[in-house]
Amino acid sequence: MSERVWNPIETAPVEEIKALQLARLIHNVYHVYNNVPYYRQRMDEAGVKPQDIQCLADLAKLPFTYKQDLRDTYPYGLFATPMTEVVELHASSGTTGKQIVAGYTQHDIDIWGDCAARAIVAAGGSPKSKVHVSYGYGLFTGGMGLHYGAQTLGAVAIPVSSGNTKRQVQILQDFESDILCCTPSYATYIGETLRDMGVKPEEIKLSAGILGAEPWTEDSRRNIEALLGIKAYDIYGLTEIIGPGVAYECSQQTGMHICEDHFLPEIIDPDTGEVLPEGTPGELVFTCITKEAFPLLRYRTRDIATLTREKCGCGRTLIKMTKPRGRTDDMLIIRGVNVFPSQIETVLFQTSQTSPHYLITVDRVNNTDTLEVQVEMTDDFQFDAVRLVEQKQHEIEAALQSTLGISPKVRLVSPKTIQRSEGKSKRVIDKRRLYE
Ligand code: DLL
Repeated sequence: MSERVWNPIETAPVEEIKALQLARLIHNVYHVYNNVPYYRQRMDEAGVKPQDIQCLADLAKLPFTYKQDLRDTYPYGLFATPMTEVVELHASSGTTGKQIVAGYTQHDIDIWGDCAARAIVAAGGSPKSKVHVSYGYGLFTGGMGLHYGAQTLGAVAIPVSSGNTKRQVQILQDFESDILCCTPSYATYIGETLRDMGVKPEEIKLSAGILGAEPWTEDSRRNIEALLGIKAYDIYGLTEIIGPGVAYECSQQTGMHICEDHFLPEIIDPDTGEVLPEGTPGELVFTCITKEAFPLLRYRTRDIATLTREKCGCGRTLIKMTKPRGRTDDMLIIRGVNVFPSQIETVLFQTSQTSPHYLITVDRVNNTDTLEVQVEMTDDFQFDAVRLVEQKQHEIEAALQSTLGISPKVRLVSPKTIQRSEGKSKRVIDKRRLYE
């Protein structure tokens, strides 16, 4: 028996989904080829024309798109519509500090709202729901994505954004929200604040959480469920594709259904680029088949996951992906914020009396991510002048905070104390064990 779904495509026969995918893929490959000179050049170089795409397997003929392509064409070089048709921009951090920028037409926003509405309905939401959105609003896609989802569904969107946690609890109590949307780490923090304030889970109306933007474990899920008295659902997405709602979890809590009527997934071998069969873990690649403004073809997400078409107990037929099991690059996700070690290095290079030797330690203390950066100072730095040490620490903390968007703890260490590497340098110690 099927549970309630938002869009009938979620339970359509697989053959119907595939037919729709093919028609949309063909259409969008022409759209991209005709409107994005960068893609036309790449496809010409690869010797593939839009008319060569005749079946879904022909997707493999198209060249991949990498994050580097987005940086090379920053900010608007991969847009496929004139700016006059773009109604919204979002962005996320890149390795060099340069953001990657995604644009949306009104039609793209409508697709986004529809995908996010599917996630809310899968979490038990309905037009009667009050959806408390504590993802950040701004260039990050978390806030607006779930906001559009709630409104598309005809539910109430409560745009609380993140921060001021006691106030979040007050709003949960007063506004009687039934669905909470935020990162799993923030859900934990809200749950602990609730407990510290002496509010019992039964005293709030929450029934579900739609939590994502960062890796989290099953243990963390059970902890959040107990703290808030809810069922916690995973949601996946990335700025480059649409934001939250690329995939979402159903009642079975065994992986996320991909909105494959909009985003074609493939799993590839990250080293050879070869397409891998269903059930094999590899790098997740997406092709946008309905988006107008920023329709990426075969985008390499760097996320490691597995796809499965096994029948799902919820009745949905959309293909499922496992929780991402790691990344093929060095991107860290700390409190939901994407951080590249190279961003930290850039800040240190701009700070006097620091050496290029540093060690990043990420941990999870009381369910909140912590970031510590040990920085090795140069010989001329006076460690015996306490005021100078504190000043320098604060200077680096402020510079890192402004570059990364999260606040780290900086510890200055004496010259030559950070271990030198004889091979690949290990600059990150991640104690969180998120992918095990
Ligand atoms: O994190 C979009 C989002 C917002 C998803 C709110 C879910 C909820 P970015 O900031 O571009 O976009 O980061 C994308 O975050 O490639 C994954 O590595 C990671 N990620 C996102 N969702 C999950 C998840 C948003 N559920 C990157 N589990 C992706 C594990 C996730 N990792």
